[in-house]
Amino acid sequence: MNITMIVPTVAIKRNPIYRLGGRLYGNGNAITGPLIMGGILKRAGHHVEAYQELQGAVDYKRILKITDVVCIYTMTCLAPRAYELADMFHEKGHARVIIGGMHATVMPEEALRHADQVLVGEGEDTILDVVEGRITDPIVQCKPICNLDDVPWPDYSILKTPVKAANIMTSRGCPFRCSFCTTTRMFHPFRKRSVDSVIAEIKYYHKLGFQYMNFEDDNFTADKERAKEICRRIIAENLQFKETFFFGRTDMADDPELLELLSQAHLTRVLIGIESLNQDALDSINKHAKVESIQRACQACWDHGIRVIASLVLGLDTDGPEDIRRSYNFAKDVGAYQIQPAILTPFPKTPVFEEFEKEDRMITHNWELFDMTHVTFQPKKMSPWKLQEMFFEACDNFYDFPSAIRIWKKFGTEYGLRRIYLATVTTLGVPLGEWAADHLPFMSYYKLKRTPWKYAPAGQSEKTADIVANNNADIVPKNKKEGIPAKIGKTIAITAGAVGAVCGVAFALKKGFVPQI
Ligand code: B12
Ligand code: SF4
Repeated sequence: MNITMIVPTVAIKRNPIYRLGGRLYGNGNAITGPLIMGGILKRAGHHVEAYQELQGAVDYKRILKITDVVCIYTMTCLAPRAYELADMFHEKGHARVIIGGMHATVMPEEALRHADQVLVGEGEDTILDVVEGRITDPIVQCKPICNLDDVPWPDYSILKTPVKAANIMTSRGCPFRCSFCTTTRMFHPFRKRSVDSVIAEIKYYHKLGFQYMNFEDDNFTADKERAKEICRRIIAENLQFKETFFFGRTDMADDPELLELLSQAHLTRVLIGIESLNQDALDSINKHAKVESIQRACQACWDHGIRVIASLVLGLDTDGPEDIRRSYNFAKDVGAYQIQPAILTPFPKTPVFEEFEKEDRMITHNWELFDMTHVTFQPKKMSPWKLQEMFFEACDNFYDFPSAIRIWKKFGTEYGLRRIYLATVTTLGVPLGEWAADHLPFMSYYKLKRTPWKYAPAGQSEKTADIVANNNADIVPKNKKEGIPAKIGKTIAITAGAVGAVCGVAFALKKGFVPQI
């Protein structure tokens, strides 16, 4: 059979300009589930092709003609596109449609409206029987894999869209249970692979010629001794990549030996979930972290030459605009290399979602907006639009030119240049986003700006978020008070410089001057 695996993406990210920007931002990598399952199907004798819409255009004319079974992956924000593709295959092709992944796992009935079969959970043990017709239930409940060492490695030979970095999962799940987290609910219980099996997979990626690798475990340092052992083996067997990314936690800083090994094994880019600097906020999401440990962790990473991506959750009930400002300023002060301001997103079936539904706080169920960059609920301490603005503000203020120079001095020209690119993009993007909110009725921002705020001070509940924000002028920072004409003027003024900077970085990348991250 001809089988096509698709990881969809939203319309804006299928745009070639967006893809180019993405390449300048970092290395394209692949989600591993579809590549693992595609490999299983290929070894069973089927012809398999896998596509990630995020990384390259897909020739659907051809694919529609040849495909007998299409397997479509879903995250929540990708579900509408997944359904659109499923409907297209039903209407214009002859393929059987199977849908799986994070979103289909929590919303199988919804996915089944567009698919012939839906797989709930981890699909490795089931996919072949489903594709070959031995399992015919419309909704198939898959059992979690017991021994992760038995799972075959992702098969990159089936991937037809570009990829620069190999992804490796050395564990599934996480021992913690933050209330907004979806992965711990999808991958449960927490399971680990043996160090030998991890090292063997790393060797395989070296053989394939990858220069970059990411540990995509939800929490690579959850078991510190195991993380150390993996690093020791990487160092001893000379298996370092140019750079390896991983997800860590602040408690890494309590172990200097671990930090030293991470640095020597070239695990020099880490995403740390700082979430908030408000201890009440950390406690409210069961983060099991102390504010002081966040500070220590960032300093320790800086000292060991490990670049931190500071992940912040914006919009927790305990946090107002000032708390968010404190968090992003903190990230800048401790020298974080990047910021990932994630707007609190109540993914379906998480405790946060159930709670907000009960309290009638959800303002949209358009899944496309559930990507952690759009406000989808009524925050308590600010209007929905104010929270969206805080997202823009965090990006704009964090990626400024002085901090890019500091990064340049510490981590060298390559990363300094990349930060200048990010500063340019955010300086341009923020006024554009705000302009869209004022002028483009078809944009989600436009609608959001006019969404009344349920928690507005007494007497204002019928007014729009704009009016509330204006009445709360004291919480609007000075640089945000400029009018729309000034913002447009600023945008035009910096465009010329921006185009020059982007072209400069693109040129440097092409010449191999800037390493891919
Ligand atoms: C690697 C990764 C990425 C990579 C690659 C993804 C890509 N190319 O599209 C990058 C960095 C590009 C990325 C981007 C994004 N990501 Co991401 N990503 C991950 C991460 C860390 C690992 C994925 C992975 O490899 N998992 C391990 C494998 C084993 O699991 P799996 O792929 O899900 O596959 C299993 C099952 O899902 C199932 N299955 C999978 N596919 C299919 C298909 C069929 C047909 C069937 C039957 C079964 C099935 O069986 C598989 C094997 O067990 C996950 C976290 C996680 N732990 O999953 C977040 C995660 C999936 N990402 C997330 C998000 C929000 C995003 C972004 C929207 C972020 C943003 N604002 O831009 C974007 C969207 C990208 C896009 N395509 O448009 C969220 C999704 C939350 C949700 N419930 O929707 C996650 C869960 C992280 C989180 N914060 O909680 N991501
Ligand atoms: S620490 Fe990270 S992966 Fe673990 S439960 Fe919390 S958010 Fe999820």
